Amino acid sequence: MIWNREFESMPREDILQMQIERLQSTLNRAYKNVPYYKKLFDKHDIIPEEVNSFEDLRKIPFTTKATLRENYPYGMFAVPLREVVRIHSSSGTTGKPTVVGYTRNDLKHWSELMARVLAMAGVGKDDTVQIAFDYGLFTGGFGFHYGAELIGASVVPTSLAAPEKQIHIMRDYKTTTLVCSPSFALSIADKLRELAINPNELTLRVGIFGSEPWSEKIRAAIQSAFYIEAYDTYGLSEIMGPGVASECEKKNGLHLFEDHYIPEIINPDTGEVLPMGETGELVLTTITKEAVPMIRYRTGDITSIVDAPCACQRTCVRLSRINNRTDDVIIIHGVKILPAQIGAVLSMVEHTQPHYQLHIQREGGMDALQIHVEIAESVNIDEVKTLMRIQSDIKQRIFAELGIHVDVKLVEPKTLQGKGGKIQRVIDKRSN
Ligand code: DLL
Repeated sequence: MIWNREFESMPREDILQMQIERLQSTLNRAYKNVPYYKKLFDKHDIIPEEVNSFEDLRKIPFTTKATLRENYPYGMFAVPLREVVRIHSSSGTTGKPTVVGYTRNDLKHWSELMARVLAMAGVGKDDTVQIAFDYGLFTGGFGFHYGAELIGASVVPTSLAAPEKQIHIMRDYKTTTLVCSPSFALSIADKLRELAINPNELTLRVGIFGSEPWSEKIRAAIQSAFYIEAYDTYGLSEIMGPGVASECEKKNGLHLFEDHYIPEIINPDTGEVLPMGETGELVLTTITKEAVPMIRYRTGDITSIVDAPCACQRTCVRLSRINNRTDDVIIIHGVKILPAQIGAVLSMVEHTQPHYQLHIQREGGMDALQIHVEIAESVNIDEVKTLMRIQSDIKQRIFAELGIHVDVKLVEPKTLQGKGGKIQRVIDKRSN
């Protein structure tokens, strides 16, 4: 099912022409309204009207997460707040979260893109769509919500209700479509088995999953647990939220909505733009966003792009599955954190050394993070009360700062260093 045939199946030369036209107006608006971009363009002699090709675009320096942080909260906005009708922020809190805003037009585009995502998975107005992404500052819940309403589906906004509740609702309300992170889908699948509910008792037929890396193995596990077709969907708050790229029924790459974004793949070390088909870091430029236009934003996600025609008749390019990042962001149940953020929290805790190691595994379908922390030499390892106090202090602080529940294991000094005194910071035992 193609939601917007005109734009999704446009001849490639028309897409490319439209991208350049929309790019120019985006650059113009950014230059006039965002002091950061004005300074940047002036410094590099970029004149928006003279950017007439993709080669010209390549002369503009990248925008990074650091740029956004430096301009926190509203410095990258290209419209006054009075024109902003919604604000979200990134789920990870690297010191300062990234704040993103939407004008009324941006929300209209977002809903349209989410309608395309749902239609690509064969979801239509006769479906009942259960949205089990967080509704809040995270873009997942609200993003899907408005798209599902636009296609006329019946929307059940369960947000992050516990797996058992999700199951009761999907059974009683006759949900046909489940939307959530793949790891949450696995937790729901585990509960289904625990409750000995036969998937045939449910009316589910489709699932759309994203916001974290997953694999064909996880796809197979989800499909066989619920008897559904599972689709991959990709996006990031800085660019839009969900609604950047998504799988069609061919499940052969994620179609990127090129009437709204220009993609490039670069070598993450040199910044050089790579030819079609090569693997590197995805860089995106928004070409319709009004509130917060992003020019050459480095996503940190490693993928490749192909422009070969797809049997579904959509003409926009496809991204390969996203499994790696250029930074060491770890994603625990959809929440993005950098190991250094954990380090920063630990440095506030008394009686610990600045040595820690993160152990991630999947327990009963749920991502679980255990932090091994070296205690200070001065602490008596046999003093159970002190150890328990340190442990609970760490857990509470991490929850307060990063919003995740962790397990903490205290270890003796100098036990985490491996050969050469180096600590392997992350040990990820989740098999993708
Ligand atoms: O995760 C937006 C989203 C919501 C996408 C719901 C899909 C569904 P952020 O919290 O800003 O936004 O995180 C964006 O998550 O740069 C990727 O590293 C990762 N990511 C998102 N989707 C996928 C996916 C949302 N399908 C970051 N596969 C991105 C792999 C994904 N990684």
